[in-house]
Amino acid sequence: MFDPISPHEKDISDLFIFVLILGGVVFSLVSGLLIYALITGRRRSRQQGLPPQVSGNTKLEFAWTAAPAALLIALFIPTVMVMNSSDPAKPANANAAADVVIIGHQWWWEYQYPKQGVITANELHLPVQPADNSNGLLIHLKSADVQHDFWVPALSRKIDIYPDKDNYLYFKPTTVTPQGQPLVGACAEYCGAQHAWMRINVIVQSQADFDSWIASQKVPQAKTTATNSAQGDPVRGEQVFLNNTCINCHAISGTTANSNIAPNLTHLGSRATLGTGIIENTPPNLKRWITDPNAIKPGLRMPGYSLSQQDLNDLVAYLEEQK
Ligand code: HEC
Ligand SMILES: [Cu+2]
Repeated sequence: MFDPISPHEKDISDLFIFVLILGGVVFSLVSGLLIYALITGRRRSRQQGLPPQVSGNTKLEFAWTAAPAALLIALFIPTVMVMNSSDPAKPANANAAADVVIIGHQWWWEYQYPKQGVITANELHLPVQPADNSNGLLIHLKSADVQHDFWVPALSRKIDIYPDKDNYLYFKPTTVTPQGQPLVGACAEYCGAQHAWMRINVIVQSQADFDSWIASQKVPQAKTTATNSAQGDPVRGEQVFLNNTCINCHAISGTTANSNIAPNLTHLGSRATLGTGIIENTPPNLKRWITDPNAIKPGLRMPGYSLSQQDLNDLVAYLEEQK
């Protein structure tokens, strides 16, 4: 949050630094006076006994009521201003106007782009926003199960996500993230066993890069081409996928698999990591994931599969080909 990439977060960050400095001044003053009193008072009390006892000193009483009140006002006014500037009012038709729908699941994130008809998981792609007065991208947040909290410190305020309530927020990233270095965040509301591994990865792209990412996500799926069987045969792999219970939970567009209770696997091959970032997305890791996901992310809601070596090779070849 000390390195904000949006005007909304910049306001929050500036306020935080202001409060930190103000708090630092008060802390230094109080602890400085305390230490001074301890040292000089101890010396004096050895010579003169207790100091004169006063109570009901109107000037003192007034001073230590007025000073904190003034401090609180100095904190309150900028806080209210930043609450407004960092979280602009939403339009009445926020549901229809939303650019991205974010759905929290135990323990992964679903990202829908309703305007473009794209659904993905675990990597949030956003187009960079112009540094003008616009509010940015309207985000609709909800939960599929328990309460979560979406927080990417460089991007925006924290926002709770509820199963029975819709929340809205504007994201306005004005800087592109470097290749391979997404903005990171995490679920900030304890939501069960893998709460700590409910990571958020945000990739901010130039409008052109974002458009071509959207275009690639919209093409149903790369045409599977049979390769030599040692590397796995994606055509057979698709059948392995469709013939197993994977389709009870996962969707891959262009196939009959359309369940959305687990991450959408269309274009899984284009994602850098698996399980919100717990391991890199490589063929050996994907094999480990399918065989025993619980060993990687204990408690997660996916069973392990003991497939034959050939089935596993083919399945992984198929999934990794979906770029
Ligand atoms: C009972 C539902 C269920 C079944 C059946 C299931 N999965 Fe999953 N799968 C999940 C859930 C839930 C996650 C998300 C786990 C997490 O990150 O917390 C997941 C995650 C994944 C991921 C990682 C996705 C990502 O973006 O990180 C892959 C790959 C995957 N599953 C493949 C498969 C394959 C292949 C099969 C069949 C052989 C299968 N799954 C069967 C529920 C299921
Ligand atoms: Cu969570």
